[in-house]
Amino acid sequence: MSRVNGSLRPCWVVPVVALLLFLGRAQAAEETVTASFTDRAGPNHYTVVFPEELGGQVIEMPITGGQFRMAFDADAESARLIEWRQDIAPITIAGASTGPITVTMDAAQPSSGAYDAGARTFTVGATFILEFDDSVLSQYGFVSPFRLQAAEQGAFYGTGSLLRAAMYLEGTGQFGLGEFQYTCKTSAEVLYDLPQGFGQPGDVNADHEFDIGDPIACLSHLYLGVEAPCPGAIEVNGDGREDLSDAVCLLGYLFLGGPEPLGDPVACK
Ligand SMILES: [Ca+2]
Ligand SMILES: [Ca+2]
Repeated sequence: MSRVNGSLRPCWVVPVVALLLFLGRAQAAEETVTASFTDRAGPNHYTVVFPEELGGQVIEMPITGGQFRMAFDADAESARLIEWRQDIAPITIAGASTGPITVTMDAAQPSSGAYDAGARTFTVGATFILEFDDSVLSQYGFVSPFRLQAAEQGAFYGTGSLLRAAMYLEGTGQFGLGEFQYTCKTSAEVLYDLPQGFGQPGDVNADHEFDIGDPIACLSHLYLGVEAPCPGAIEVNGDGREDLSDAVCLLGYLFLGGPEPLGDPVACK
C-alpha cells in the first residue's frame, strides 16, 4: 500500500482530483423533475387514426394516470427521460378490447434531447413500449409489447414549486395491416416538494394550484375576515405589502398573461 502525503503525492493525484471535481460539477448541473399526469394539469389523451382496413376509426385514448422523470441540464442545454409510465383506459379496436394499456419507455435505449432554459422548452426522444391484451388484436398485427420511437415536444410553465409540463407528440406506427397515425397531448404536475408550513406565493388557498380560488381567498382574507390557508402567499407583487394590488396581480397572471407571482417559497404564517 502506498503512502500519500504532501511530499510523496503520486503524480496521478492532481489530475484524478481535478477529474472528480469536474464530474461533481457536471453532475450538479443536471437536475431532475418528477411529474404526474393529471386532468387538472391539462389535456391528457392520445388520438389515433386507423386505416380503412380497420374501418378508418378515430379513437380517443384517455390517459388516466402515471408519471415521468426527466433530467435536464441548463448549461449543456440537454434533456433526457429517465422514467416514463402512462396508464390508458381500455379501448376497442375492430370489436376487440385492448384491456388497460400501459406506456413505458425502453430503459435499454438511450433517451436524449434538448432543453432551452430561457424558454423552458424541451424535446426528448425515447423508445416507448405499449403493453395491452393482444389475444384478439394480434391477428391484425397488433402484438404486445408494441414499440414506438418518438420525441416529446414540451414546455414547463408556472412558477416555483407549482410547475406544469405540457407535451405534444405525433407520428405514425406500423402494424400488420398498414400504418396508423397518432397525436398525443400530455400534461403533468411537477412533484410539489415544499416542506409543511411553506407555500408558493400566489397559492393563497394552499391547494398546490393557481386558479380563481386564490384571488378569492386573498380578497376574503383581506376584506371579509376569512383566514386564508396560506396568508404568507398573498404578497405576490414584491412591494412588501398585502393589499388589493396583490389580488389584481394574481388575476392578471391567471387571465391576462400578466407577470408571474414571486418565485421563492414563503412561510404560510
Ligand atoms: Ca391555489
Ligand atoms: Ca403586495
